[in-house]
Amino acid sequence: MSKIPSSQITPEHVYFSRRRFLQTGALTTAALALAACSPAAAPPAGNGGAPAAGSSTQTDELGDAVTPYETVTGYNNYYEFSTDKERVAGLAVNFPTSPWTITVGGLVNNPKTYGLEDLLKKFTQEERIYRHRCVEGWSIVVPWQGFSLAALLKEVEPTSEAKYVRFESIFAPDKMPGQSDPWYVWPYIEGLRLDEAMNDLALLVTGVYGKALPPQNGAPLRLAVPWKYGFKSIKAIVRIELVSDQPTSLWMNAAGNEYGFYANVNPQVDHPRWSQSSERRLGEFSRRKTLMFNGYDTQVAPLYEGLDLRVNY
Ligand SMILES: Nc1nc2c(c(=O)[nH]1)N[C@H]1C(S)=C(S)[C@@H](COP(=O)(O)O)O[C@H]1N2
Ligand SMILES: [Mo]
Repeated sequence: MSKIPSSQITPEHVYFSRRRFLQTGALTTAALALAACSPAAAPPAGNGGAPAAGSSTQTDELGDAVTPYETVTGYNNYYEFSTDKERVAGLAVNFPTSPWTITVGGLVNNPKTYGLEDLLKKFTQEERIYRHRCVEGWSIVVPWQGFSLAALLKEVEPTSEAKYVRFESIFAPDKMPGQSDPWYVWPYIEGLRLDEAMNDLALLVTGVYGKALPPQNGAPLRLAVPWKYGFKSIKAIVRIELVSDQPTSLWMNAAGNEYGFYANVNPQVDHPRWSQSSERRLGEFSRRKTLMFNGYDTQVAPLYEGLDLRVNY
């Protein structure tokens, strides 16, 4: 698998102790790729052909190939399980994702509790091929299945006081070893402004590559907001709440000077510890330029007119 020095999102005490190892790993992968005379677009080792629905012939609207299934399901950020991306899938393999209940409430006229099967029945499931850009500087292209967040929000009818949507992941420290890490305030929390949440791109994800969503990717329900850094795409959602004040996310809590509320992909605004101007598409050899709003500017730029994106990072 790809060994990328991408643990930058970890707190510095962990990050610095792992850095030397990761640099060595990156060199090893590069050396192996050269030895095998791999073309630039060769996937990381161990990708023995993705299933048909996520076949490598699929591309995003920019013509970029979908990332192999094995990469997307084998290299994960999911701190509830581990900060080691290559260990998440193994640790999450027995995580129970059924039965699963999602409550939607707060400042709404019509609060509701859904079983996951209700959401699958009630809302039209569609496939969306989205780029996913992690704040650490790596990216993937993923064929998600899911349904529009806006459709769910319309169903519960936000009141006029509702200005933000707050998302909460499951808290299950007996099943999620990472939740014993006292460095973070659990459960994982994320948020969107209500108009961002109503944007057509915002997807509640229930599947990937035409298959059920694996636990390591946030089963049974996760968010995909592809114009924002990956940490906004919260996994294992159990509660969605309409609120009047801007929610404080887990990452704002942990390091608010590094991770803001908006977290829009922006090559012009660097992270305090590294540049955001380029990224490495997993499976590719050299870096590529990061696109404003991750290439979704025509759909989302109007949301941010008049907002200083350097201040509101
Ligand atoms: N609950 C929860 N959601 C999460 C995370 C997490 O640690 N916990 N990591 C985020 C980050 S940093 C990224 S890049 C994506 C990774 O999604 P993937 O593993 O499906 O690629 O999930 C996001 N959602
Ligand atoms: Mo991320």
